[in-house]
Amino acid sequence: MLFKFPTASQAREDEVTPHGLYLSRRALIGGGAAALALGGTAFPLDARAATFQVPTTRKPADAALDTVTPIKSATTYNNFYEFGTGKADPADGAKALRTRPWEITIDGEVAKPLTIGIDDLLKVSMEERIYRLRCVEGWSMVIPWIGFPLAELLKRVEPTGNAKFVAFQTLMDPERMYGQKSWVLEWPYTEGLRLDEAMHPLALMAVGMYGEILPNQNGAPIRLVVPWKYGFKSIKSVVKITLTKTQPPTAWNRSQPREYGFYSNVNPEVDHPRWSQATERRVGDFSRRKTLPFNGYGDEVASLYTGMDLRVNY
Ligand SMILES: Nc1nc2c(c(=O)[nH]1)N[C@H]1C(S)=C(S)[C@@H](COP(=O)(O)O)O[C@H]1N2
Ligand SMILES: [Mo]
Repeated sequence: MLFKFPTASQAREDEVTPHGLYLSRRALIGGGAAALALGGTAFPLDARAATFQVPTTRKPADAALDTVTPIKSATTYNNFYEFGTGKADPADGAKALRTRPWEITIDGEVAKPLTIGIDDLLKVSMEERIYRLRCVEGWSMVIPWIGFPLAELLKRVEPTGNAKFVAFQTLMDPERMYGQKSWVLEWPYTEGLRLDEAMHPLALMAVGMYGEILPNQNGAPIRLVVPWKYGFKSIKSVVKITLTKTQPPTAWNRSQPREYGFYSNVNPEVDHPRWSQATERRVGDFSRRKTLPFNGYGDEVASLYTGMDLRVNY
């Protein structure tokens, strides 16, 4: 079986399986064992055939606790300040975002800098990853992303020995991204990771969700997803990735350095200066639940921070 969540007693299969994936899984099953053995398959280049055919390679962090958030919530309750600061703004405003033509440039401390069109990038093997997303504001979701490890992209450009950090940049387009005309943040939105964090197999470049092409409001055509960090690290609509010697500036850290650190690992023990981070509300739930260190991915990522004081490096 490709995946199992939540348990059969909780709901019918077609109720708990995101519909795009349900369709693609039927297609895989129809294709028999040969299709299953393929690993990832290419993204459909025709955007109208918007269903990915991928095996599920990563289950929710805890199948008993992590029911996938309804697609409706994940696509109508968003943070994407380029399209306004209200949760419902991006679903409407991001309709204006043009995702073709779209190129990503990867440069800086690399032996083979690369500029690649999104449709060529979409030919790489894709995986589905069902990840928790914990926003620094105290809410969370469980989202089935489709994408590939950021490490695959970075290996392709061959980081030099000087590369220690990775800087990311969102598209700058104030005409369509009208939020960029106001001074909420320094535009374009920027984010960064240490190189070893960026190379970690959990760090994903997502091009789809719920078995389908990424909706504009979720960061089309390609965005970063770092599940053990607060959501703002998962930068949307990326056009540039630069490997650097020194720690790059990041949009939220520039705007409120005391509130948003460079690392921003999910940490229930380090409160935001204006609220506690000990608990969170899963969107759709009534009550709050405990927030887990590293958002529940500590077994996999805690070793990246051995010897670091995570209260200082928040
Ligand atoms: N370019 C850009 N990326 C962004 C943001 C943003 O405002 N602009 N918001 C961040 C925040 S605060 C969160 S919680 C997540 C939300 O992702 P989602 O809307 O797909 O759930 O995107 C992050 N990436
Ligand atoms: Mo967030």
